[in-house]
Amino acid sequence: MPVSTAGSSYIEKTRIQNLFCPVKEALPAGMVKPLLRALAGEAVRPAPFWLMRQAGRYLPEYRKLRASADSFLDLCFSPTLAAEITLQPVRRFEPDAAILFSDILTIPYAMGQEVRFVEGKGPVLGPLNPAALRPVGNRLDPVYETVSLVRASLPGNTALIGFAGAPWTVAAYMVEGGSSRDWLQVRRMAFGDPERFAALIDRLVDATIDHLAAQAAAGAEALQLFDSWAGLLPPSGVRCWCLEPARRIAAALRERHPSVPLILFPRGAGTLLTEFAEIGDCIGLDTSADSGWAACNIQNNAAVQGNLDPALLVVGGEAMEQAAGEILSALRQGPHIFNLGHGVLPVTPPEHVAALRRIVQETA
Ligand code: 1CP
Repeated sequence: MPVSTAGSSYIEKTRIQNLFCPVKEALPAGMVKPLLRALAGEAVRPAPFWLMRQAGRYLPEYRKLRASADSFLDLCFSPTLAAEITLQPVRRFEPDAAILFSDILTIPYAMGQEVRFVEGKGPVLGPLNPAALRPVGNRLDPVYETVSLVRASLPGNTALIGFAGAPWTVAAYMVEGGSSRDWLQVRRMAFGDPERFAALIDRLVDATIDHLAAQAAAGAEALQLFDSWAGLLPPSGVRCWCLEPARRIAAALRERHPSVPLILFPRGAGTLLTEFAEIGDCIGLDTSADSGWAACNIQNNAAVQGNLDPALLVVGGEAMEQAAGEILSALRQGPHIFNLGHGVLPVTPPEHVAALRRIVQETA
């Protein structure tokens, strides 16, 4: 057993003993992992590969563990189980990165807002009372324990990515109380009561900096900021509520962990991605972004990550192969990390992921 399970329950330990097993040998000393080379600006070929939501419901082994846990948040706060889930797709597909299994809503939870995940519905949050929000304290420590467990058991050429939700996207869930059809409440607050909204964003900026820095300290080698709902805002709103917070987060992290690169994923930001590329080491393209445009407008400033439509991964076969080939070819002159334009969908056949991994591996 390659990791310490100090602090875990006996039942969890015995369950985990059957689950942990390292996948590949370490890289020779001095060789930098392919994902980190791409994040440093190198046009690495074959392109490094990982997928957003690569752990999760499309994997039978995840569903099995999920069924044995009382709640989704229990999984997120159980270091041995969360580490195991992080490693599941690594064993199957040998991607170039593992992404920590956790959720962006652990921050509001740690700040004292009620957060539950309801089967078939997604996240449900209690009423937001900004005055009652408390400092995060040590409530996210189990997440950092997960990071160090994963780091200790990863194969040598696989990098570990930590993450957080961007303040705008996390605030959206906090204000709406969950997912929403029109996200009107959060926009109403941002446009109608900008001072009160700015105070919430400021608190989230500080908590996000601490959360990402602690993941880096525990062993995360790259960090991703998910701004899944940036596209709800007009350009001035994106600059105010997404770009400026990202700038503050990037500056603080550069000071605390200068060697840990930052990937920004402001979904739906369109041509404003060029402004995000001034801040981040890498820009995650969503499905709608044109890879040819990104080659001309982003790769000169930052690495690019993305952006196969997750529905093409569900379809598989020639349609997937052709679309993946077009993305690889458009971005091949500069630093590119192959990924989806959003997360893996629960209905995705795992064998399509294996096929996609092979396609990317074989495209030099
Ligand atoms: O088993 C289950 O029912 C829970 C499904 C699930 C999973 C597997 C949720 C609930 N979160 C996660 C893990 C998760 N979430 C990861 C793990 C690492 C990975 O494999 O990628 C990450 C990075 C996230 C990030 C996350 N959570 C985002 C940003 C990325 C995105 O998808 O846009 C968002 C918006 C969330 C909120 C959330 N958590 C879970 C759900 C179903 C949602 C989305 C709800 C919605 O659509 O509004």
